[in-house]
Amino acid sequence: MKKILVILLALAIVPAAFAAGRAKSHKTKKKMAKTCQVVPAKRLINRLNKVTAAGLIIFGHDDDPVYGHGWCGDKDRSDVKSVCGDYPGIMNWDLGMIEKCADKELDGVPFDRIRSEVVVQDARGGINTFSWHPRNPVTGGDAWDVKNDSTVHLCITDEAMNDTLRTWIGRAADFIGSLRDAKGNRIPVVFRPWHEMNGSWFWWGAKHCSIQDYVALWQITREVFDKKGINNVVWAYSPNIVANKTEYLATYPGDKYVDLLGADCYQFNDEKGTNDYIKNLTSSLDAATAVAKEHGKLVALTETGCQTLKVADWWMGVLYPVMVKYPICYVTVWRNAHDKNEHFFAPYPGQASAPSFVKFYNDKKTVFAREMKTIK
Ligand code: BMA
Repeated sequence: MKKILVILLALAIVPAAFAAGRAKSHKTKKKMAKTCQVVPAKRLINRLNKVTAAGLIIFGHDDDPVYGHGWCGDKDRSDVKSVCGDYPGIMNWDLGMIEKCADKELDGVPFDRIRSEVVVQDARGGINTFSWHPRNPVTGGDAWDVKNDSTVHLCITDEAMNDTLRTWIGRAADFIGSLRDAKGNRIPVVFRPWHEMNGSWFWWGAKHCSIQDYVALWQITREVFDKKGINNVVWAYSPNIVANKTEYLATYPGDKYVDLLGADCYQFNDEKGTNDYIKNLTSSLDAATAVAKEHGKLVALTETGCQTLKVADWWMGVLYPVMVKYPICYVTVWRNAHDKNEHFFAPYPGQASAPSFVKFYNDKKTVFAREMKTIK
């Protein structure tokens, strides 16, 4: 209830902010209204701005309803829901293998199932985000194949490789463009390509790609999507841990390519890693939010987590006190693998951090699926 009041308050503030612009001609206002109506991406940007204005933070989980700790492919199931009674407000999906026209993404989830879950999540008022771990177009290996340091350079400069890159991006664009609700309207999503570029574990990472080539990669990506008229994408840029704004902006493609500034930051080494995590999360969110303010962008904690959640109070004791200091609109934790016992980032029933997670769920600042309906 409290949260609903905050949202109503924010909704009351937003029109007030627009009141200053009343002098605007009728024509301009009509055009603005039309734009909001027809461009799904703009609708999602407005919605995420409302979340920030209300001081709320949406909780997200990767691959949430398609598998979890010890189960796979069930219907209407989610580890998050099993623990707190509600689905996450955000679901992340990965497009890895779409570039190869595969039926399933890299972790085995059928793309058709992703499409239907995206529709269901949208219908329940939730939001969908996409990451992409595409294979290495030069070596034929996976996203983590960094044997060839010129992969990105070749994709930019070699005609045949450039064609392949554009074809692959085109397949990602076609899938995202094909996400439609029951009325046939495109479902807006956040897309976060070429992430964690300041690390060197992906073929587009820092040691394997010049800044110039990295920016060109973004420009080509936008060009392919834009040429296809894909209008349901909110574009997210998300480096891994940074120390400051300069590091954050080192590979920034530019304001016209990006809508949302993300940060990826994980806790390692269980309890022993808590201090480092807090330090890294703080410097990364300091940088991301400062840049977001200067550039007029949204900001989010696009990937985080503490694998295996042995720190029982992690949700309320570690993550929460840091995240609430920042105007982030969402926080997403990574997947609960069904086939790797130690690889999970959200609790499941009986897991040590489940009570802390329930407190996190009940907190007035966090938003899960049910409450998303109140944020239009
Ligand atoms: C990584 C791990 C991998 C997975 C990849 C893409 O962080 O979870 O097992 O294949 O993300 O989802």
